[in-house]
Amino acid sequence: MQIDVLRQSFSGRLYTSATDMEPFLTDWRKKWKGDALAVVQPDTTEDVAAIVRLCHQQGVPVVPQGGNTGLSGGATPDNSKSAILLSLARLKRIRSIDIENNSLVAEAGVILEEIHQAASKVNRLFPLKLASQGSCTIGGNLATNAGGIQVLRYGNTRELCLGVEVVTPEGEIWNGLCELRKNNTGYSLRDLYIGSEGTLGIITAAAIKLFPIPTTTLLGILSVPTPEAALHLLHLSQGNFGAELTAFEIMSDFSVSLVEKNIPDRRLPLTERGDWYVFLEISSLYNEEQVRAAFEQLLERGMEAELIRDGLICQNMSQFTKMWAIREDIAEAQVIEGKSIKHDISVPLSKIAACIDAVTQQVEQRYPALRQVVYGHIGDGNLHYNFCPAASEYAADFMQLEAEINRQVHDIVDQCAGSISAEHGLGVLRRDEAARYKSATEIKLMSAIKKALDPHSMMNPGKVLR
Ligand code: FAD
Ligand code: 2HG
Ligand code: ZN
Repeated sequence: MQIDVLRQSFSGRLYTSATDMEPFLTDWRKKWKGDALAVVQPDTTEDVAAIVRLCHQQGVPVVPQGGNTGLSGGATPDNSKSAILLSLARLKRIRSIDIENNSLVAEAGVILEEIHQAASKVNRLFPLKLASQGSCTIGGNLATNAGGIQVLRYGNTRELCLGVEVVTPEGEIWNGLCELRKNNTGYSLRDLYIGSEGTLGIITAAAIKLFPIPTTTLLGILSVPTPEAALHLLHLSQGNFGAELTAFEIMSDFSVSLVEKNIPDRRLPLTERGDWYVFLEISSLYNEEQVRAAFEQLLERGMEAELIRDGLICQNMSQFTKMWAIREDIAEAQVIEGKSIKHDISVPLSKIAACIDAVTQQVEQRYPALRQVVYGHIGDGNLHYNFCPAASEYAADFMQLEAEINRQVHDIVDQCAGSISAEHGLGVLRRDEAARYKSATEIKLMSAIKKALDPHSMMNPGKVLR
C-alpha cells in the first residue's frame, strides 16, 4: 500500500516510524509483539470508512485497537508487517445523552472512565467496572464483551448495549445506533459484533444503557475458610439482598499478598489472615443506616454459620476506594512479580468448588514449584486461575509449561461444563484451544458467519478463528 495515498484518505494521525508505532504493537502484558505497515488514528467514522475502503481495495488487513488493555493478544498484529493498525483512540465524542431514556451514545474511543464521569454528571450510572477503566475504551469493551466486577447485578457489556455503529470490511457504515430496549426485527446484528474482537467489522460508536445511582454503596471485606463457604455466603447474601448485591469477588491470600508486596500503600485491614477473602458489595436506594444494619445482620448470620471467620464493612468512601484497589491491583501486581500463566475460566456455580479442588490437586502435585494466584468474579462462576513460579526470581523455563498447564486446567474446566474464556475473549491466546473444546458444528457456524461478513478475511485476521 502506498502510504501517501493512505495519508490523503483521511484526517487524523498516521505513524510509520518504528518508535511512533512501538506502543501500539505490544500488548499490556508485553506477551505479544507485532509489526504494521502503519498505525492510523482517524478522527471520525467517515475517516474509518475511508481507510477501510482503501484497505479493502488493496487487500490490506486491518487490526482494530482501542485502549490496548486486552489480555488475549487480539489487538496486536502479527509480525509480517502486512496490516494497518487502526487505533480508535481519537473517536472520542460523547454524541448524546438521553436522560429520560437512560441512554448515552459514545464513540468507540471514549475511555470507560470518561463514560462513568459523563453519566455521573447527569446523575446516572454506567455500571461496567474494570481495573483497566482508566485506559480501556467502550469500543474495546464491546468488541471483547468485557465483564468486570458488577456483572452479577448489571450483566456484561453485551447486556449494557442498546445499539452499535459499525464500519464493515468493505468500508460501508451501518448505523445500528438504536436506543430501544425492545426491537425484534430480525437477526440481531448488534450481538454479532459484540464480542467479535474486531474480526467482523469496526465498532465506531455505541448506544449504551444508564441506570440510577444507588443512594448507598457498602463494601464488606470478609475472610472465609473455603471457596465452598464463599458460595454458601453468596446464596445467603442473594437471599437477603437480591439485586442489591452488586459485586461478589473472591481472592486467595497469596493473591492479596502479591499486591501488598508489589504495590505501595496496599494493606488488607483484617487482624487475622485467612486462606480466602470475599469482597461483597451492596448497592441500595435505601439510606446508609438501614443498609449498614442489614449488612451487619448478614455478617452475623454468616459468622454463626461458620461461613465467615473475620470481616469488616468499610467505614467511608475513602476506605471503600482503598479496599477495592487491593482487588483491582492483582493483575498489575502479578506483572510486577514476573511472568504468569493465566486462565480466565467459568464453570456453573455448583461446580466451582470441585473445579478448584481438582485443579489444585492436579497442578500442585505435578508442579510443586508453582504458586496459584486464584481470584475473580466468583459470583459469576468466573475465576482468574493463574500461576507464577515459587522462586522470587523469574524461573527461566517457567513459560515452557504454559501449553501443558493450559491443557490440564482447561480439560478440568471442560469436564465441569465450563468455558476457557469467560470475559477476556479468544484473541490469539485461546483461539486454537477453543477449537478443541467447541464442537465441529459450532466452529463451522462461526466460520460461516466470518465468511459471510468478511469473505476476504481482512478484519483482524488470525484472531478468534484460525
Ligand atoms: P483493546 O485491547 O484495544 O482490544 C481488544 C480487542 O478488541 C482486540 O481484538 C481489538 O482488535 C478489538 N477492538 C478494540 N476496539 C475495537 C473496535 N472499536 N471495533 C472492533 N474491534 C475492536 N476484562 C474484563 O472483561 N474484565 C476485567 O475485570 C478486566 N480487568 C482488567 C484489568 C487490567 C489491569 C487489564 C490490563 C485488563 C483487564 N481486562 C478485563 C481486559 C481488558 O481491559 C478488556 O478486554 C477491555 O474490554 C479491552 O478494551 P480496550 O479498549 O483496551 O481494547
Ligand atoms: C481482573 O478481574 C481482570 O482483575 C484481570 O480480569 C485478570 O489478569 C488477570 O488474570
Ligand atoms: Zn476479571
